[in-house]
Amino acid sequence: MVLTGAGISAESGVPTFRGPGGFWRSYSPERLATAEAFGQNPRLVWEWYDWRRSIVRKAEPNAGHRALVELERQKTDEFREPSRFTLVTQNVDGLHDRAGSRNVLKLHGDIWQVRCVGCGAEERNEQVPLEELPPHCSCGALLRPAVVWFGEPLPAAAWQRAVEASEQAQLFLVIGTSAVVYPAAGLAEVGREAGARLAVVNAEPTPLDATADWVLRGQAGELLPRLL
Ligand code: BJW
Ligand code: ZN
Repeated sequence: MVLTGAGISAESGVPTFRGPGGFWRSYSPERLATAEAFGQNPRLVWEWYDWRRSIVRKAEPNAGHRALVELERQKTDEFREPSRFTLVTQNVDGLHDRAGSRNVLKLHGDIWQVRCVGCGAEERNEQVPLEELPPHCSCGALLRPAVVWFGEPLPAAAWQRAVEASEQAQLFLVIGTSAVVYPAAGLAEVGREAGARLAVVNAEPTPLDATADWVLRGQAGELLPRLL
């Protein structure tokens, strides 16, 4: 079981949320990634996403993403069952898919999907930069990014599969996440309580370090190929 966060994409040039250089303009993610912020200033929130979409568009998967593709391949060969390896990401950038990972469970949505706040229609939108800020649906209502903001539930099916994989895991790798956002960070605790060994691969300390079996401090793009 592998849980990734923004840190795994940092070496691809995608900004993280917290820590040095993590804030966009002077806004913390807790102030931007909410339905309230969107309700008050949809243009500001869309400017943040438009900026991030332009970065993600140009970004390429890095050695960390590629090491997880290789790990999936090895574990699938070893057990002859794809379900024995699960990759769960909090990232919305799609870089795991682009690297070649097969079964990526996206807990916080996808930056290229948009959803109408009026009629609920969801569609793919890859326009960079967006022509209209904020963009509107053909029904006239506002479109929002189809991502999970604070106070919103995670996609039920992906969450259920992530919990099951955590409960069954022998080894739980947590990579490139500050592990402060729940319920995603809680998966590592679910895994540990069910008997998994826990390894944290992160540039900075995290709250999970205290209970981890291994803490590997450094860049994921360097450490993961070596770990493999
Ligand atoms: C490297 C590196 C390199 C850098 N190599 N490492 C109080 C206590 C507990 C929980 C709560 C609470 N009050 C409220 C809550 C709940 C809340 C929450 O967790 N809040 C806390 C912040 C306090 N959670 C929610 O609201 C969630 N929903 C929920 O609980 O719903 C309940 C519900 C049920 C039923 C009905 C209704 C509701 C939803 C959380 C959604 C989070 N959304 C965001 C935005 C997603 C869309 C987008 O991308 O725009 O998700 S916020 C942002 O944080 C994003 C990320 O996925 C998430 C996690 O961030 P991540 O990935 O960990 O990044 P960073 O920047 O924090 O860390 C990067 C790390 O990498 C750093 O440590 C670096 O050192 C490291 N690093 N380079 C290795 N090269
Ligand atoms: Zn609509």
